[in-house]
Amino acid sequence: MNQASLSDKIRLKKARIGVIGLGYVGLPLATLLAQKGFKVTGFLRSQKKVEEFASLKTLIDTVDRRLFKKVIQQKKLVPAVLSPSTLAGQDIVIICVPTPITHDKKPDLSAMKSVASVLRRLDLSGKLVINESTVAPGTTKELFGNLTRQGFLACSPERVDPGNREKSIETISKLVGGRDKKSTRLAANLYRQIIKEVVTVSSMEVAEMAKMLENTYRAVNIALANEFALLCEKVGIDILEVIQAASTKWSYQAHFPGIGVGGHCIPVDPYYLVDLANKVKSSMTVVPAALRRNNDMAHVVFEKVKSVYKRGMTIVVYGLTYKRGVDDTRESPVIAFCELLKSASIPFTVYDPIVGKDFDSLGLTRAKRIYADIFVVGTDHPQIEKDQKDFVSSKTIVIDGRNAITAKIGSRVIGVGRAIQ
Ligand code: SAJ
Repeated sequence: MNQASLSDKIRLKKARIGVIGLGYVGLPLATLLAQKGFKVTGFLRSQKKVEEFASLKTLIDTVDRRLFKKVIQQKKLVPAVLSPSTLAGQDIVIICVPTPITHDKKPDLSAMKSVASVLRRLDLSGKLVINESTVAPGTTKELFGNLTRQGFLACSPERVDPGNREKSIETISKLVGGRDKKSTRLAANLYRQIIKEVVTVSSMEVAEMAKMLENTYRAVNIALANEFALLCEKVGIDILEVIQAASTKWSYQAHFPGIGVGGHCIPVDPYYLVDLANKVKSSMTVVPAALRRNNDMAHVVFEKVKSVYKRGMTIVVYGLTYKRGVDDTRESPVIAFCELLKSASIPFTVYDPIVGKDFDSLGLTRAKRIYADIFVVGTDHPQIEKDQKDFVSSKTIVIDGRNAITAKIGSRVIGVGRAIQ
């Protein structure tokens, strides 16, 4: 198929679209494409996942469940196991697979490479392949450039914000960069069918690097807030009041200190950048230092607990997930914090109002609703104001790892960069 006919199919919403990976990025995208009138196939790794998906068992909180059910029931979005035969019928393929890091903080492109191995067995002439997964500049071309020589290739990094009801995939501006002008135009026209603001850039590498900058910017500024919080503790100044004051300046964007940085983006993406810098021998000092600072915050909160802990005291850790309001524990700093308690043989139990499954697999004990001697805020879930009443008595020492407690509770509140006596 040539560009003109693919362009017409996109304009008429007749293009058949395959979305590979139906996680927190792929699922809302596939649902929105189907809702807007495209015929979408969602590709999963196994038949078991296909059956789970078809039975609407999805747990992904970034998708509108009502819409999801509708497009499934109308068969506008159908699941299939990823294979050359099931993928062959698609005009457009959008890659939304995880790009995590290994235990030694190196990029893990295994999921991307397995997609490339499937695409390699297809004739991609005239087809458009778009990579949404977060990778270092040059990766999209390296993995898919040769495979798509007779077709079109673009990169449009995902910008989904899990747990944020205000920003839906439809309202978050979308960057698009193609290998060539035709690829950019086709990809941009596709997204313009479903997303309000689409911004084109001159290449895939610019799009890849912009995503790296967005998330590394956030990691570095969180690290700055953490560093200021530690200094504020030493000089007796309340970091939250300082941040609030600084926020009156137009060019300052507030970031907040805490027990650490978790999730599948902010503590992960910058390591792809560090890896690239090492490969091309480009000096990088700020980013690695910021990542170390953020990773050290779990230990900072652990030291606060140790400073008040006496053998026999009961400890309840509130919140296990990487951020408020989500049920995701990936790279959660609270898990790192719990590991520190375990290694110091300090007994504790954990309460999280959202997480159901991870406790056993993480070797953690769910807390009973009892007054604790020490109550540690690991995640500032929206329910915390109500929930803390079950654990905090007038004698409880509160170690507030998220500076979530705004008024005095218990005997005292020790935060990160602040304290409420
Ligand atoms: N965190 C802080 N201090 C802050 C902000 C966050 O310690 O000031 C911690 C959070 O508790 C969490 C981690 O950092 O553990 C990540 O928080 P996040 O709000 O950045 O959450 P994410 O990972 O869901 O970030 C997403 C990202 N979206 C994409 O990568 C597409 C990120 O780029 C967005 O900037 C972010 O949402 C957002 O702005 O809400």
